[in-house]
Amino acid sequence: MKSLALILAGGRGTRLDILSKHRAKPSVPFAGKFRLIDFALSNCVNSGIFNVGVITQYLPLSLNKHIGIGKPWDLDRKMGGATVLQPFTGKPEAGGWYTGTAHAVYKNISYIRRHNPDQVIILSGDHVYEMDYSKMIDYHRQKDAKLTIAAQPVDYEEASRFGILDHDDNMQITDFVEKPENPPSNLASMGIYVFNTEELLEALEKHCDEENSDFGHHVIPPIIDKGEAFAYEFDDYWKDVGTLEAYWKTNLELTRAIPELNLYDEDWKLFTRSEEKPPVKFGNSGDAARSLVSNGSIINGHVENSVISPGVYIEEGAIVRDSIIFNDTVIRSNTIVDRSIIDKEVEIGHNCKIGTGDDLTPNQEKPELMSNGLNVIAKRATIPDNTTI
Ligand code: ADQ
Ligand code: ADP
Repeated sequence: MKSLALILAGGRGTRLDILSKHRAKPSVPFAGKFRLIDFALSNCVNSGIFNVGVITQYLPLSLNKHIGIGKPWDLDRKMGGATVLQPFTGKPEAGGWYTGTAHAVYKNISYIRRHNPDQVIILSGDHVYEMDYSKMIDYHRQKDAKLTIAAQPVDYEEASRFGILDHDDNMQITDFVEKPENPPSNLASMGIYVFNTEELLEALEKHCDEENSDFGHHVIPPIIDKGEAFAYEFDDYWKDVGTLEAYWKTNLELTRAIPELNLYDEDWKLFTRSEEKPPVKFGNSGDAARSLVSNGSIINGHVENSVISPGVYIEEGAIVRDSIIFNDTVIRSNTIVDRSIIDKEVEIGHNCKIGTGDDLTPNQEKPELMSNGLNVIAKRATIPDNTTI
């Protein structure tokens, strides 16, 4: 049985603000040395799926560079492997762009046909989770389904940003509504679909065009109405880090003694492309507690409850707390960075206060209080000495 994975990696991810201003959301760094798309790519190879198409559109440059020919994931193969499907080059107003998730797949039908798989698994490039897709595909076949949708309960307050579904005792989906204002339940579609290829192609031909372009709104409901779709409940860790707060929290949770997501699992490795960098170096007065610190960093200040990406330089007397610092950022002496996300190659001068300033009380117990307290600094910004933000 042959499976083809398609990773949707073209959306804008506007709620991640300036982190996704110059890169597609799946390309946003995560946990220091990874990018979000590493989860979907690694899940594919760990599940034995070696035919993977990555559908790009919005700002694909860093994604292209990251994936390359797929070597870090063992996807650089003569037959199959990873293919970054390039977006249409036309301008949006010229109608050349994908207008939605289903339209993006529709426009790549010839790629699907060329592979001639038995089933196609459609994934998002921006979810944080470890999942064995082969189990879901086995389930799909056992159920003799045309479409299987992975599902998981979410918090009620969040339910309206997901597709919400209901099923009968046999797990056949009886109701589905995309992003309802008043969610009837909290069982959410994870946006992970296994389709029989024939059914997918037929549904796209029938129900998808430039206006009707979305899986959740246009393509999935008619299949559910025919009684051919099943739900696959997945009860392990899964996060759609759609907002800055969710992104910040999901990263910092990894600093716990035993986080829910285990990046150290030898049986389910998370692969990435990374540069060769020297080991982390701590100076005389440098230390880090409850933190992830990546290669090539030099820490001469104090780091606490933070995620530090490769090549970060923190000078003496600086304090970094409850923060995520991206690659090659420099934090000069006696500067305090608190509850912040600092993008790549930022230079923060001496004696600055970024974040809550003098109030250094850790706020882990009440994360809801930080909704206005998170600072984000854009890539390559320079913050002059003595700045308070
Ligand atoms: P959303 O995640 O809100 O909901 P959407 O924004 O359409 O759906 O994006 C899904 C994936 O497709 C993302 O990875 C995005 O980057 C990508 N994408 C979006 N537009 C694209 C385009 N034009 N070209 C290429 N890629 C594109 C979906 C489902 C919900 C479900 C949630 C779960 O619609 O039903 O509950 O996922 O997170
Ligand atoms: P990211 O910040 O997502 O890690 P990369 O460093 O991977 O981005 O850069 C992606 C590509 O875009 C690279 O080829 C890089 O040279 C190019 N690039 C990034 N920023 C700029 C810029 N400001 N001007 C020109 N090219 C850039």
